[in-house]
Amino acid sequence: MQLKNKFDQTAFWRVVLLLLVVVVLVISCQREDTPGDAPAANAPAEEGQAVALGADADAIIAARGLTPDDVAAALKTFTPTGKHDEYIMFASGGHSGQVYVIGLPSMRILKTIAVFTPEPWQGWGYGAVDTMEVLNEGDINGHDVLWGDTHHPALSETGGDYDGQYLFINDKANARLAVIDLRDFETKQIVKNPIAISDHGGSMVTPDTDWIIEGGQYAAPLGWEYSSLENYAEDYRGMVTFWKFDRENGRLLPDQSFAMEMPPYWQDLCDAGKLVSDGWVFCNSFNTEMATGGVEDGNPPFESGASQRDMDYMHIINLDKAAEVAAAGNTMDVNGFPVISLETAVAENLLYFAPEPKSPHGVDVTPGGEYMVVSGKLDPHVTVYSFQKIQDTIAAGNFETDDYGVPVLDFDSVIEAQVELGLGPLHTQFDNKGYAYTSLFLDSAVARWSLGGPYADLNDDPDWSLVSKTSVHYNVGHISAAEGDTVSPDGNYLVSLNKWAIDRFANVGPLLPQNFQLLDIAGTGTNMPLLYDMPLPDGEPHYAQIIKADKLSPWEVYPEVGWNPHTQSKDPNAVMPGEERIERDGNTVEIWMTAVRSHFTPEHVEIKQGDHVIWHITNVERAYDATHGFSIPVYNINLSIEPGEATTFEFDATDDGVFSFYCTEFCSALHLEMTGYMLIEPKQ
Ligand code: RUQ
Ligand code: CUA
Repeated sequence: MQLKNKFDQTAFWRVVLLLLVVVVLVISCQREDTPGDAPAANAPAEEGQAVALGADADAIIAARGLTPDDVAAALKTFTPTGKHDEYIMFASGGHSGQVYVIGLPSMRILKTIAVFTPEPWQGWGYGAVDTMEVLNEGDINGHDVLWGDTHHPALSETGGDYDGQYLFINDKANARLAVIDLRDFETKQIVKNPIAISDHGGSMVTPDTDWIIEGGQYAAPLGWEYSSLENYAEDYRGMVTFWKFDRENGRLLPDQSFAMEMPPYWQDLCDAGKLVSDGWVFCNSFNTEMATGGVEDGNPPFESGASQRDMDYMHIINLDKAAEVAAAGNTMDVNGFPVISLETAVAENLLYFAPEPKSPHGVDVTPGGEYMVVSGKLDPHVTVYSFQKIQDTIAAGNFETDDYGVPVLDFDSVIEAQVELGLGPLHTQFDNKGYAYTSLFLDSAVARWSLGGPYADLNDDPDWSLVSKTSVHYNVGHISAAEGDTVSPDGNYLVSLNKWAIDRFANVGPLLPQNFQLLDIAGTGTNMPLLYDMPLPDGEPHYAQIIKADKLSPWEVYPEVGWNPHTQSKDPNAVMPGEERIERDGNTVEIWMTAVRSHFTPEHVEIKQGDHVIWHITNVERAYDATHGFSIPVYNINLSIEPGEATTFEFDATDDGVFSFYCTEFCSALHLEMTGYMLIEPKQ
């Protein structure tokens, strides 16, 4: 009896507890929509708990004329002081030649990474030998080329997922590629493509970052040769280059890289296959018309000449097999670089074409690698190709050939779907709910559409169909969703990289800022609100990739005092406290200096006009953020020396006089005293 009673009691309390939980859950769910009691001031809201805005907030909302959507957007993006962003976006800086690092959802700019263009804050290209060496790697035929048109940043991947180790970016104007090490967010290498003057379809990585893809664009004779435009079809060529990457040393390996010769169609953008399509590469193209322009001679302008045909060709490349052919030496030599000829590519079954409508742009592979999505700039659809159907069509020999002998697969045999989205579709990204997102340039909108196949059950919307559109402002080019081109996209956020800003910001004259707009894509169906406008005072950012912030683990200070960021090892000229000295050897003066809050040692440097000066400085600090600058007037010297960093610069003391050098970073209360005199005695 007693026992039974106890059992009853336990059961009773269990039921009560369960009911309580249900009641609390119901209330907390309701409270998301209906403001309840205000929590105590400064107490953070718990998850699922609604916060009453209170009279003060209501007054602000009324005074600023905010709508409920505005308030929701503000709450989703506001990041309180000291709180960090959930995602980090790496955006190309366009013709600034740099990369921008931006936090999401706050859209705060965290950093500029100097790449192709000198940048004074980071001391990039203002004397420090290692930075000059990297910039000089980008010299072309002896010309200093000190800018770039950065287009497509690509984060390194492991197994098709961002790994947070490296970032690659191309320079469209000069066909160059750069490697940025994400341990210190510094550019480590620039390579110039030996066969192409300009490029476009770079940089994209293969799923394990074995290869960095650089596709061409405006066809030209390979190896920067001359040939008249009259010989376009015979002498001009397109190309795709595959750069081998050495992850261990963080360098591209030109001597293990190769290119493939392509017909003089304008290869546009590429994407690597992944999972089921791993080992293959897909590039769209336009101008299969082989228009050569010349309006002044009565020819159709490029814009119409290159848009005559209904179909151009998606290039389908068997990269694994091409790498074998290149490794076997079955290549021709162009400017010292191995190139697989078109003839070999066809003979070895390395290259196929699939027709793509109309003025195609972009090609994006779905997360599982099953489908390739191509937009037609002049076609309201995206066309979805099936990798399996491509393979079946190749196996069945269901193709014709183009003028260069390349097999052109039967269009109807390789497509999976065509989805009508709107005007001017360009680029596509993916989320974790079976949706694809495509930018619509002419509609100024981002379209959400539902994938089919293995993605069909991830949302309730009908497969291969447009779900909704969100207007953006204005004329969107690329879009970037969180990890939206990997094997496991996150969803959550999407950034629209708009080409025009028009009325979004205060008038700052005829040259306007760019407009990055943040969209909330965490919902489903038509729920895809715009959250934030972010002006970027530089042009023209092109593409961006967004990585979960916790995948990055950069150093806070360099691993040890005397670190050379270029070699990522201890520098032989590192200077420890007590080792500072000045030595003369004939006309060469060599200085070993330390920097620490708030002095340089030595503080006096006396040299003679005509001397050659080699100057080493080590920042011996171990404190986070204790960066010192170093500048010398007239000689164009400006360095940034981060904690632990050792750096070297050299110059010829051509001008005599008294030069005060000083630290350019406000590093301490006595920062103004962090200075010294360089006295250059005139030649008698
Ligand atoms: S391509 S706006 Cu230069 Cu990236 Cu499409
Ligand atoms: Cu060091 Cu200011």
